[in-house]
Amino acid sequence: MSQPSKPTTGGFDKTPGWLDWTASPSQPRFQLPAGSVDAHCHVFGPGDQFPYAAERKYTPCDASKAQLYALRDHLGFARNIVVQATCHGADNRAMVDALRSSGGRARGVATVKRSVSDAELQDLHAAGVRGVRFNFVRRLVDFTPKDELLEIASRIAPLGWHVVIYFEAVDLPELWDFFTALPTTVVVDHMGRPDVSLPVDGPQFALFERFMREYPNVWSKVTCPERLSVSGPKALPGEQAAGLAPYRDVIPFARRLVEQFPDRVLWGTDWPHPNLKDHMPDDGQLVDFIPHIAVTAEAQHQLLVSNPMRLYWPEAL
Ligand code: 0GY
Repeated sequence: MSQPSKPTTGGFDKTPGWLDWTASPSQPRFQLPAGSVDAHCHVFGPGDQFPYAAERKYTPCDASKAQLYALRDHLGFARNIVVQATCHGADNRAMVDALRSSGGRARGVATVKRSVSDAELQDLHAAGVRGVRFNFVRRLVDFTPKDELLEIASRIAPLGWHVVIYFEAVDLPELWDFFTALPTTVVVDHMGRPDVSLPVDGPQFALFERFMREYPNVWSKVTCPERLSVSGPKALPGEQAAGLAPYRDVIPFARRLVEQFPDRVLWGTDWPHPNLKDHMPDDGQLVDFIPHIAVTAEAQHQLLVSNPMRLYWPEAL
């Protein structure tokens, strides 16, 4: 495989302290099931071709479609779901260009405004977009009013699209009524970002489990151990031999969701890993995390193949 080449910036100044994605990820030991989907990843620019949005809260290094697809092949994925990143605002051109260049092997999640026309929505659909993302993480976006989001949700519902929501666990109580009013399938990014230093049986994660239990239209990405972990990427001395994984503090949370909701979980790399402060993960090591959270071949197949195919390529089933 051709390794992804080194990141560029397209003439933009990166956010100070920005960590670039790993240019030479390891070969995972875990062999992905045939047809696996990386259901959460992004493209950034390149900035000289697809400039970053004026309203962005960070300026990344470039992460092109060619680099994303080289990573896909290196890790052994068959398909990608390219999620619009906030650094591109509601300008979906880089994401759409990636979909159109994928030979039908990528679908996408867009960011749109209330002003989007029906013709634009149809064009996005033709390119392979199957969802919109609503973001409630304050460091990433200025919030869009909820009435505007509900209007967007009602317009994309007839297309068979879903809504992806991104929020922090502490904000779930306040957002509950809005989320539970959404008329579509709802996909939560990164398990609703639990504080994994709290007990998995504690009230914070119990509320998230209740959200999924009571609302069968809610799915979750069991993604981003590298973002949620306090214990970090290294197994402590002696732990690796005992079979304990990097990011081990995230395992009980992700495994709990995979076991309780096996037909409503998705997995993705989150490449190119925006806004990480402490370390940049090795994407091969992230793939090796999967068997710690989906421990049977059946659970792995649901997580990596049948669930994402049902959501993004239903016509192929
Ligand atoms: C992620 C997480 C983050 C960023 C974005 O679109 C984005 O900018 O999603 C984050 O900083 O937590 O899913 O990539």
